[in-house]
Amino acid sequence: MLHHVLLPILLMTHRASEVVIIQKERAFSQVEVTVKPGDRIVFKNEDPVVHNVFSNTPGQEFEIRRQAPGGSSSVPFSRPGLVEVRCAIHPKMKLTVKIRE
Ligand SMILES: [Cu+2]
Repeated sequence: MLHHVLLPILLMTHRASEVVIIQKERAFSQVEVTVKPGDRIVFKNEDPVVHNVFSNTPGQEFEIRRQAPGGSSSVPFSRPGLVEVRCAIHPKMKLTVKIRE
């Protein structure tokens, strides 16, 4: 009987994945990325400068804050929809995260 409870949990765990977005030369490695609800984006700073990646999209607000060169931060995305990601230090850096249904 136990597997009736565990199987859905295992399937959910299995389906979630991580997508890596790199900050390099003051730009995101992609302008748009599509993920599933529950996926995480790992933001990696491969620049020699500090970044501060954030989003003000309602329901999906976050702010990594001061991310030093070589730093890496994992952010979960849960709600289907579009999330606009920016860098507070470099206004030209833009990433659209599409969380599909
Ligand atoms: Cu930046």
